[in-house]
Amino acid sequence: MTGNQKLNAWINEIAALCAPRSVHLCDGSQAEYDSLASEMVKGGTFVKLDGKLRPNSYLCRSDPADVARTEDRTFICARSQDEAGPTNNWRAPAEMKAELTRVFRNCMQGRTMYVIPFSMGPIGSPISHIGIEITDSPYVVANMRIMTRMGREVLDALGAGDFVPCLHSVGAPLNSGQADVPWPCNAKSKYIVHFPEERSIWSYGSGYGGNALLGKKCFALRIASVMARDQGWLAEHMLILGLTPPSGKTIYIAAAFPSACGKTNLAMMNPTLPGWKVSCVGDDIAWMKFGADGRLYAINPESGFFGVAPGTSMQSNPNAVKTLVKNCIFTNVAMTPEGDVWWEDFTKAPPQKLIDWQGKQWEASSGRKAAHPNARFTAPVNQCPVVDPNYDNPQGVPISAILFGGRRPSVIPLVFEAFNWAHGTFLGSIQSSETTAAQTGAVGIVRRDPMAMLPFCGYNMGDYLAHWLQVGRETSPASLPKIFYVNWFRKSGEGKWLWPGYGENSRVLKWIYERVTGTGQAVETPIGYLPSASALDAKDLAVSREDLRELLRVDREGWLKEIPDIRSHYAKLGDRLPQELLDELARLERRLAEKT
Ligand code: GTP
Ligand code: SPV
Ligand code: MN
Repeated sequence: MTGNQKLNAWINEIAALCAPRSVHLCDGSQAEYDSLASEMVKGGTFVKLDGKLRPNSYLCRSDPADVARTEDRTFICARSQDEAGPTNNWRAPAEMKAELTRVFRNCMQGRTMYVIPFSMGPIGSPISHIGIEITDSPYVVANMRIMTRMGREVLDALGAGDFVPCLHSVGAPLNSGQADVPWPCNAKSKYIVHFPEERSIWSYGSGYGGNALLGKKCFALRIASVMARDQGWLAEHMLILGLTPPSGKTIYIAAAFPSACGKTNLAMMNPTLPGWKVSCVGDDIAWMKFGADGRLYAINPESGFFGVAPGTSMQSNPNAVKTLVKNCIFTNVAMTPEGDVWWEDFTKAPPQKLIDWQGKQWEASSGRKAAHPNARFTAPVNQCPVVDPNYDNPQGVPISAILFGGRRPSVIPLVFEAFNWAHGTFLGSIQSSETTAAQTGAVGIVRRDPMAMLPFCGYNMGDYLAHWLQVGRETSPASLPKIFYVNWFRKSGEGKWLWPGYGENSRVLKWIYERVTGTGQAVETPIGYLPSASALDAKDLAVSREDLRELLRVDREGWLKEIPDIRSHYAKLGDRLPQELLDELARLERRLAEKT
């Protein structure tokens, strides 16, 4: 047992409820990781990859019915439905607790119950918070060891203090003598449940990603967003990067794009602009608190990347590829006969004799994908060749710019800047993107996703937007980050990308740097400030003049057509939506209608 009374009581309570075969308190050591991994290899959950090609790394194939987050089974059980708001599934907390207590009874039978102490953020940082995950999945333990600071050190830091209890079960009890399967889960019943008032999480039936690694979306976003509201800070679905010009000072930028819309890629990109450097603090989540100087300081609460594998290559994201050389877990990727990994676009042509993500022989001619579109790698942040020197700094890094963005084939320009914080909050609130394979459901449908937080906000979205406006009033305007909107995903009429993206996005970052430091040229337009014709560095850029003009054009007609959609989006957010944002919308409409 531990030195924490609340924790001991909780462990006993959950052991009594879930009836595991044994209880294991995780110390976070390499020896513990290795022994869990070799047990999983024996049980068929893990395949050890070739020790020379991919040292200390494993491949894992999930059940085909458990490959992404399930938003329709994700619940925010706030005191009242109004507090959860119209964008969240809600159930009365007492009722849900009673239902879950039935569901969790004896659910760990025949399995080991692991207790994982973890810190979101550097241990001891004033921005960090501690959680304890109880799980019956050794896959979750192994992933949590990469994704979080985990183990004995965290228990020491916790002392008698408070923590967020995170309970997880794959929901697949074993009767005596019953053989296990490689990926236990519950095909019939899934629950990803949050109790924001008591700050606890109950997750059942899925072993995949954000459903099961509870430090990530469940704690660091849904529960933390509630803590942030109450305590005056921000918990956001944002990457954090450092940007350094050839001669000059590093600034830090945070960016919110929806799932599978380019955060990992931007966070560790190699700029094509000579002399410019990007360094990576985080690729998915940012916690930002005000420092004594009135600026927002961000930490990455995670210590690993749980990144989209397909599309990751030496061309698109060399620093990710270099991060993946060892000590990684690959989920739902394909395997080569030599015992290495592969996924779509990893190399130009697929290797011969691949085994696909479902463990079957694979031929390019089959028309099937070798890797699942939401296949993921789990990799330690400190293996990234461009990890920022301040990645582990308990004080965090000061944020100078915040970017919103998403996949929009038309209308939204490559980049523009908000007039001020409130206008930037408005832009975040109307953020939109085509859906991707990161969540179950149809792909390619445009949905409005405020601040990329639609699936991750732990309370009423109207209150969340009001909180953003409030944060903007907490400090002087000059201390606030400038807000920008970017769109790497414009397409031509023929469906080709208009913008090359990836490392070329550094041209956009350069303009943002110049705007932040006061030298960047911009023109005022109805939607915000756009780079003036010569302000975006297009030297040696393989984009035609016409395409560039299109990328930086204010499509008045297109924007005017957006207005009714924005209005109905706002109507769906309910009566807690701040009037200030409706006023911003009215002003946008008026500016668009004005003759120039
Ligand atoms: P989550 O981990 O789900 O939150 O995703 P993410 O936002 O980190 O997305 P990621 O960087 O993994 O990118 C997802 C997909 O977008 C990959 O297939 C990338 O190849 C693609 N992508 C990223 N950046 C760009 C870009 O600048 N242009 C284009 N066309 N595609 C991009
Ligand atoms: C996302 O979907 O935004 C992810 C992957 O980062 S998951 O951890 O599964 O939520
Ligand atoms: Mn994400």
